[in-house]
Amino acid sequence: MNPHRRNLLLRSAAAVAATAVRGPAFAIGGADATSADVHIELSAELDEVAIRPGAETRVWRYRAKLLAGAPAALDTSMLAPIIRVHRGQRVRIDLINDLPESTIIHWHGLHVPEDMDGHPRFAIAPGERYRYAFTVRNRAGSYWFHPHPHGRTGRQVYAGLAGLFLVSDDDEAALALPSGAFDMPLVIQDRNFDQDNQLVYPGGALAAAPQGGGMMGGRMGSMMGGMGGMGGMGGGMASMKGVFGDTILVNGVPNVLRPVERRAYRLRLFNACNSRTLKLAWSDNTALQVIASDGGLLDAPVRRDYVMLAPAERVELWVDFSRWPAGAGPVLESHAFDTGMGTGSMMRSMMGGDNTLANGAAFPVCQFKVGPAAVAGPAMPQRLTPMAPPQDRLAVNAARPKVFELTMGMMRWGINGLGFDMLAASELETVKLGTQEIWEFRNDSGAMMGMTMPHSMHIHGLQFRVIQRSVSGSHARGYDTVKAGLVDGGWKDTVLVMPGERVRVLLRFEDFTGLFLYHCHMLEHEDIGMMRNYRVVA
Ligand SMILES: [Cu+2]
Repeated sequence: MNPHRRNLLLRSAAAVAATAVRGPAFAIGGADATSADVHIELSAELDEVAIRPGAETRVWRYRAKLLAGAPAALDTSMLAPIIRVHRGQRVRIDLINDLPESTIIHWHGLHVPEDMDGHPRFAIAPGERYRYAFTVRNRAGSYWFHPHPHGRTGRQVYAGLAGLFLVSDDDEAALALPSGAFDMPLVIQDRNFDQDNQLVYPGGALAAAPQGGGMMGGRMGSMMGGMGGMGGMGGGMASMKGVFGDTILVNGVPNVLRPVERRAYRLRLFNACNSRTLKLAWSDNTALQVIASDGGLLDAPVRRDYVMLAPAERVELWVDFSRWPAGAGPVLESHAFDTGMGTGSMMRSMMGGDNTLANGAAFPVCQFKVGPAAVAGPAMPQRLTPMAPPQDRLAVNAARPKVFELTMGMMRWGINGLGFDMLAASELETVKLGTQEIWEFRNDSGAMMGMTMPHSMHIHGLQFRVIQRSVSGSHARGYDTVKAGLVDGGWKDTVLVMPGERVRVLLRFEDFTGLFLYHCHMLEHEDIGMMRNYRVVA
């Protein structure tokens, strides 16, 4: 079918008054419309949900509908839809934009062609559709999806747009890990609410129904204002530091008390906060058994007293709740750590003064309540999935890693002094298909303005390995508050880069040429331009 005709058909199928239909009709030429294993429609739309006692909260959310495939492929019991697929499956997902502004979806962590990756150049206007069609090539793991329009990602995620994309495969199945109700995703987010239970975000009300002058014409829940237009000191500060909420939500719910049976669970932890880094630990200092990172299962479980989780990172834990007595209530907490901002500086008071729960502060995340009787469950496997060590000597630039300085200038974050440019990739940012490269992220800047902070560097389109970390002496003490919680042994798509730290990662560019993003996943940093393209050439 020619692309023009297909688009006409898609448009006539849309209930909305689409002004155009976008999306890669070209990409499904080979995988014909009838051949997808899973077909899901995701409508990004306005809604109101009960989050706190009292008034409902206006949110933006993905409403998901399974159009084809096994019922287990879609779970809509949470605010965020959960898509469950098996490696090798062909998925088709239709995004319908029923928001009052442009949007696009990025499949975080998935290895997909450039036009399936949700680059902001593919953002669709209100009323439009985008069809995703790709084969799931990733290993089993806890991936997720969220909006990625340029300059609006922080706001859209904050409003509630996110979902999980959980991949299974045969290697994972052979391990017989806890499944069903014992395989528990926990999506951690922080939000600020006003007295009417509405979300507060710099620049004004988020989720008001379009009325009068559109969404910006709604109630002003502004704490600082100006961020939308990037004007004004307040908006600039919000963009510089990120947005931190004082209410912690787990799967969209505050103050969770989660009943569990006295047996083994697989907990999938997602840091879906806009900018907050977490330092996760059990309240009674029980060690964490980590079995997976961003890109799936580790070689073998590793033990940590706490685990650092930067924005967009994931870990999976093996938790045996039978270690606690019946009726006990272990609490998953985030512990205090040093963000490198220093204390008492004017910058710190300016940047921390507007919220009660600063980045690096301690708080409870989720309380569990252990059931009465021990229940038989599986024992933790000693080996998970075999993983070859990173072959960094095979990198084409093994002798001279590419350097990416995380920089700040003119109240904007950047990378090597550059902001985002929609279609540009420099020579440094051009890589050859089929090669491996070493990239080094350096978080040395910002000190001039007292603006040192952790960043969370995400690379689209692939999974990488962390091969080396070093930290400058002046930041060693702060680093001591996080270093025992890093989990670098597995596949990663996002990596915490602490103040004064240099992190080397090994990337392999496979299968797809094209233009992909890399950026800080503190979404306010990303939106202000701490994002660049890299281009894979044949
Ligand atoms: Cu950042």
